[in-house]
Amino acid sequence: MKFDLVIRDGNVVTATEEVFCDIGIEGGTITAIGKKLPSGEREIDANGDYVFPGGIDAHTHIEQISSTGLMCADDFYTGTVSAAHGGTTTILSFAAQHKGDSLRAVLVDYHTRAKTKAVIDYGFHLIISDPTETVMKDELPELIRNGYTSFKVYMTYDALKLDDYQMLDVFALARKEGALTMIHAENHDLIRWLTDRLLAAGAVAPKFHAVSHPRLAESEATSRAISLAELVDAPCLIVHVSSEEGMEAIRRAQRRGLKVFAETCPQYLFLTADDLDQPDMQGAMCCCSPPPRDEASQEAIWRGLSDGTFQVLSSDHAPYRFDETGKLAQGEDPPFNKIANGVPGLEVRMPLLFSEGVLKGRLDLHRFVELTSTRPAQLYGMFPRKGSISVGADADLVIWDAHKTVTLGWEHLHDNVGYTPYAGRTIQGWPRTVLSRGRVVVDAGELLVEKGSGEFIPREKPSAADPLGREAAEVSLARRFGLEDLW
Ligand code: DUC
Ligand code: ZN
Ligand code: ZN
Repeated sequence: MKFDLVIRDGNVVTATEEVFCDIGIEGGTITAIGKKLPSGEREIDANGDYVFPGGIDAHTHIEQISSTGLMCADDFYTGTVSAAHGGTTTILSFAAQHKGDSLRAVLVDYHTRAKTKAVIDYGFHLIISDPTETVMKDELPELIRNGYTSFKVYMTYDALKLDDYQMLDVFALARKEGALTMIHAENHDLIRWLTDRLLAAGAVAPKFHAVSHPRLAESEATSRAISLAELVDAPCLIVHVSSEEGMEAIRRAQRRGLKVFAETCPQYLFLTADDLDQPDMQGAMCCCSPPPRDEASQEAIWRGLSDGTFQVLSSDHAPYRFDETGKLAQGEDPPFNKIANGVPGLEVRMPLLFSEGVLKGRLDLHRFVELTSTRPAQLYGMFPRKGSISVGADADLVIWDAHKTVTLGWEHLHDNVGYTPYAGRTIQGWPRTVLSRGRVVVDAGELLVEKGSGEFIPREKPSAADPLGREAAEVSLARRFGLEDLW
């Protein structure tokens, strides 16, 4: 028996182990792990470099139409090429329902977009913005059973937000069907009220975006979302947490044993609200929601990454160019509330976390792997096929050059955005060779696979979405009163 490929002499790091060994691959799958494996048709000498499970970026917006009708700058080709160059081998992107849309039709669209373009594997979270009876009773239950086992809901944005009643409906359905609900937690009316006052005072520059989205908007909505989920005993995951206040609401729930999971993103570790204060509208490039905060918040988020409050580090790559197709679609000098929200970051997600997290002693290597690959795979129903280096897993691997230094600049990246908010920052560590299902996707900065060679990954129901069996006391009371099936 000969392996198709052997990765030789790697310092193989998973979420729990670090072993110097070889990895044997057949038909895109890892079939052996050990020292001195027999030779393969092809061999790659890792030469003592780290070998990590391929990164999983569980929060990306690719070829997505926003709620204001704007198309993202990255399609499934540029988005996945960029992801692969940064060590990511699977992305989860959003299939966004807008009001009136059928979820099934939305998925057909997004599959058509991805199928002929993606170079790495991908899956979809649904965005539920219109939970009609058809959606809730017919479409969503079937789609969850067909492998779309997570969806995002918004508590803000005019065209996307659900009210608390609708959120309860969604949580109850997620509980029943075993899906995980992701929540964009910001208080809509608080933001709207502040925005109206800022605009009336003539405070329209991009920097006022950060004023209009205070931490209280995040912490209040986070607590409220958790309360709604707790009532019906539904696990939930709060996405893109930006502040210590938001994090505290999550920690309180986690300490009480609730199944509340959390994600943060590079923009909350490396940017502050001051980055929105730049001449010539350039602060628009860093406008995202929630907005970046301050240095104390960055440190708090780092602590949350190391102490386990966060399970997932995603990019929330939301690519809008600094021109009339993106950030400036509503004019050359739009007020802050008319600037498309989002920052790019899927290619730099792992390198930034490695350099500033691992090499600066804030995170150990296992936590790095957990946050960038293993926990997202587990939480979103892809483990152990993805997110692990084990026999039977897909051979999605990154050989990591821990010594390479890179000064970030968009010219060296592969997305279609035209800028990076991290330009000028020098970091250490970059992927050397990236494999997806045993195929060398990127080697020494060169793309080696065909457009459309990525595959859709249907997902299992994650056990993280299993309810605890701890509904609110009043729900148990109702059951005692004979109402067994309240929803
Ligand atoms: N906020 C979101 O909710 N989605 C995309 C980007 C952003 O800033
Ligand atoms: Zn969001
Ligand atoms: Zn997002």
